Amino acid sequence: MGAPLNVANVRERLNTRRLGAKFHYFAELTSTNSYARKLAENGAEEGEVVIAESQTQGRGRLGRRWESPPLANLYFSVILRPALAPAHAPQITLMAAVALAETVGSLIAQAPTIKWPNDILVEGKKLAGVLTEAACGSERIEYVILGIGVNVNYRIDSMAPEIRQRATSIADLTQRGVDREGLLLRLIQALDRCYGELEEAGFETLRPRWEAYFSLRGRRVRVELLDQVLTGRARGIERDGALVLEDDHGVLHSIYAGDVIPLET
Ligand code: BT5
Repeated sequence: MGAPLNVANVRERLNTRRLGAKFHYFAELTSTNSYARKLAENGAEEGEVVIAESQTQGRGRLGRRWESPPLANLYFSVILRPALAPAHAPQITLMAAVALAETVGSLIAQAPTIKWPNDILVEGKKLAGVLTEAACGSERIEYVILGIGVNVNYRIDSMAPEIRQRATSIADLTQRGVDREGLLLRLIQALDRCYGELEEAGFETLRPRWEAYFSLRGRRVRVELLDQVLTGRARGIERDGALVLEDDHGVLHSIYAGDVIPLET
């Protein structure tokens, strides 16, 4: 187990336009996303960050759990109030995946990949995940909670058995302990930069970078939706961030939420 984060140190070194003006730091929370949502409901400003050393009910998508042991990794949520139409909310997840992949990619020898929509994988194992939760009015997004979990100094032998075969961490990949404060600083700066690009220029400038990390293009996949399962080939993403799937009958589908399972290598 490492030392606690000194977020004041991180704050001082930050050079950002929108993110990180205020940090809410906790030794333990149920979920940083849940706490950030309460803050956002009570008028918190864009860019406020909620960070915890551990989470007792860290959340993935669709009610899944995010393993969040103390002092080893990063678990944080950023409150965003983007000037985007609700239909564009999924772009926040894609933007965050680019920021994560670029930051992590600069620290490890291996190339990270993005598994649509929210997984950062290295050598096929999950290194980080993104959970975005948006509250939308009819015409605009009220706020987005951008939640990020990154496995930093999480050693394979201390991982929960359910994820051990499928997860990795930066320390596991580099065989070295990683400075979590330095990583947090770089991640928030990268998110600030990519979020700025999204707000100013739309997703088009980020899209080629996202696509360069996209590992499933042309591959056969099964897509599990809430009420349906489709199989076919992943063709790419649309302007709004939807995954394009060409099913086995040649019909194109735009997928906004679901799980993608690769069927062959
Ligand atoms: C995600 O969900 O990948 C989103 C994870 C977001 C976590 C952050 S931490 C800060 C913020 N506050 C929260 O409460 N959440 C966010 P999903 O695609 O549904 O993946 C969940 C699945 O990943 C689980 O069912 C496990 O199989 C696996 N998993 C759980 N914990 C993991 C970990 N630490 N590392 C790698 N894989 C994990």
